[in-house]
Amino acid sequence: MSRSSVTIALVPEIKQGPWIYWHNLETSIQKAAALGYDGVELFTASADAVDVSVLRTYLEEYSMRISAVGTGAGKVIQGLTLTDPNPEIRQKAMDFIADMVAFGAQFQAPAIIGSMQGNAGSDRAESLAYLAQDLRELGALALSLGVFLIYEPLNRYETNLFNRLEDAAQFLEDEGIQGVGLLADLFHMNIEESDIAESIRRNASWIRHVHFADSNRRPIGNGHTEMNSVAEALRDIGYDGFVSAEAFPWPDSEAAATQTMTAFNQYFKK
Ligand code: LER
Ligand code: MN
Repeated sequence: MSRSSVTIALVPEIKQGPWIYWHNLETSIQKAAALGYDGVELFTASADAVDVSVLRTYLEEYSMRISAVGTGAGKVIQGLTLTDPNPEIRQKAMDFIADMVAFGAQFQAPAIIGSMQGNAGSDRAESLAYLAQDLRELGALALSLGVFLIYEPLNRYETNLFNRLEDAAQFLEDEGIQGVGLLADLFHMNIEESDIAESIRRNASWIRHVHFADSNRRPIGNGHTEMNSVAEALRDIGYDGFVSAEAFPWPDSEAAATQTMTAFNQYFKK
């Protein structure tokens, strides 16, 4: 059975985005635990932004897990991506993500590559070669630390690399890349997939994390995604990873966290 998770945004400079809880690590973990979440997904400025021993204390105190760690701050704050034309920037992006992989691995949590993938330039083949090389290296690092790396297909307004699960899976397979799984973000999939449930079934073996948000990126139940068939697909493939609320804190964090847990119980506690 899948496990529930909720996001916590901890990057001081970032004040808006699809994260449920904001700014305070302990209070957010405490609130998530009180609502019955199994884990929290962290969005931090860097791998050393959170004190590992302090985090460990909170997780033990509230019996919580880290579901995943996001790497997007490397792009949003520092302008780094894996496909930048400048080799120095690409190297910094690699180092940033490698540190995040190591940070997350201490909690058995995978790091997610979302916006850090960047965009293909005019020479798409060259950009894909950079991406393949980097995913190969970071996937091997993740495996050596006992975790997977998670690659996230994003919608077309955020990347032109891979927008659908199937295209990303084909790329990873063609390149023979090990240690990298896919993230099924239901918001991006609502924009890009012709049938979300069908895509989940076809790419079942690749899915290692799920971002749980409705069609408008509000918490599930506030948009028009047909969740019954999506949840049925996840149940049918035996998905037992985290279903993590990466959604806007709409109408506010507390209501969004509560609504997401109600939806999680409705669709996955069967
Ligand atoms: C990250 O998980 C994601 O979904 C992106 O849209 C963030 O920009
Ligand atoms: Mn996402």
